[in-house]
Amino acid sequence: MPDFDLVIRNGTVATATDVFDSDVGIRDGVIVALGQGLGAGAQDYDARGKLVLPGGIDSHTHIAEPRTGPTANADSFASGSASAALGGTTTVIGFARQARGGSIAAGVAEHLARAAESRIDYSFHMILTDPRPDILAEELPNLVAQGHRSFKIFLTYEGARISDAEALDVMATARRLGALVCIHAEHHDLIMFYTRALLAAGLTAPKHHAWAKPMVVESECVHRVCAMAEALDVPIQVFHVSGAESAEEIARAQARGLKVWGETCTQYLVLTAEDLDRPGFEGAKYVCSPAPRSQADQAALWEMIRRGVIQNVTSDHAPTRYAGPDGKTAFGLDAPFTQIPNGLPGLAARMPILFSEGMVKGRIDLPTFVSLTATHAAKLFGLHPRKGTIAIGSDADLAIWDPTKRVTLTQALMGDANDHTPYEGMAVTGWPETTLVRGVPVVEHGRVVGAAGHGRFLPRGPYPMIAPRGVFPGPFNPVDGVAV
Ligand code: DUC
Ligand code: ZN
Ligand code: ZN
Repeated sequence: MPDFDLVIRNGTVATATDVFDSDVGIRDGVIVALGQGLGAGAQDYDARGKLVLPGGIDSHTHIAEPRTGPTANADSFASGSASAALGGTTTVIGFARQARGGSIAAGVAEHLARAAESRIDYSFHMILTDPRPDILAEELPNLVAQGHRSFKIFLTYEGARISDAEALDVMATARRLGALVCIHAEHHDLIMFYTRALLAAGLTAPKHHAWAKPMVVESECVHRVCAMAEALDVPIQVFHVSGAESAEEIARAQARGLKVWGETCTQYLVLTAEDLDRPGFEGAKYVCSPAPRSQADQAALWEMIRRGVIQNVTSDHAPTRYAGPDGKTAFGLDAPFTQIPNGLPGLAARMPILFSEGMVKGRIDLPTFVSLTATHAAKLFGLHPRKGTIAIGSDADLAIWDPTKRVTLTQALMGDANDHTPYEGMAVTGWPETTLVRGVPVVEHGRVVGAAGHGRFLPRGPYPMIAPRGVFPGPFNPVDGVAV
């Protein structure tokens, strides 16, 4: 009788704190032993010369989210999760959405049904588009009790955005319930002002999308949400920090002691606004919000990562095909930028790009890579230590990584249902050859072998990292209505 179902032998294990040579013994989908020369396994995997890393956690992914049309999200959970696993990711956090005027429960039930075909594990942030008093008082407590412990609010985008007053109500409710508010921070009215002026001036090309939302649009809003979080003593996660000034706002908030965390995304580390100016209509492939910025902003983000101000890197995977009636070109090859759907695909590319641009180029070390791609997200979203690390008792979610393999990124390698990748032709060093979710191979030697439906929903209970500090800027706690 073998001691283990599977032993990964002879690899170099890396966590967010340590790098060491060790076998990994797996039983019933869980890591049960670490050490050299482990006993027999029903199966062995020889990882000599390879890194054995915690499977990635991509905590910001738009998979199979319905839109009002005519454009569509290209991925199902079957294709999106295949793509994630090809890039070494074993857990995704996606978005369930409340329809305006609709209930939260309906949005969650519909998204759980879509996610049932996921090959990897998943959890959701709840997008709140209509935080009415009855929703806050009745539905949100139920939602949190069911393990949905993070909300996303948008301060821009027609159809999704809420007012500052509503954002304060959501923050106060999250504080009471022990949930984390994640924020899309851009100044809506300013974007609209720019947009009207650009259209009136006939400046409508894809590159003008970036002109409509310069950094001040983002940095002002990041400053504002940090102030709101400070006043209500509410921890927040600022999504997709795209460059220097907004990262500096996060740094200033952290220096004041606030629980404000910043996320950036692959695209802000390797793309710039110049990509929106590619010949023809190709720039449409790079339309996302916030817009990609400059090389100086990329350098600033790497520096903020080095300083620990930015602690996780996600894909913000939001795939729209380029061609076809539901694609980025749905309104024609001369459509104004306002009609190009926002978002880039990036599930499979995230970890290889970060490994290559970060680790291989010497900007970060291996534990920092692990933290940025898995461990911090696991901690911040209440999945640790089950996910995001290699430890006794953790799920055997592993990426077995060839650190020297050189790969040129192509759409075919991404394995999603999109028809292009914004990273086409980019050369990377380092590639995940095998990805395991709870001990079961989902990708083996670069081929998707995991069944649709292997993934499980991850409910998230209370956890201390997002507890409020109990510190207010004045003598009054406005959330509970009491003096402090
Ligand atoms: N920005 C978002 O906030 N969400 C999806 C796509 C995008 O570009
Ligand atoms: Zn967003
Ligand atoms: Zn997003």
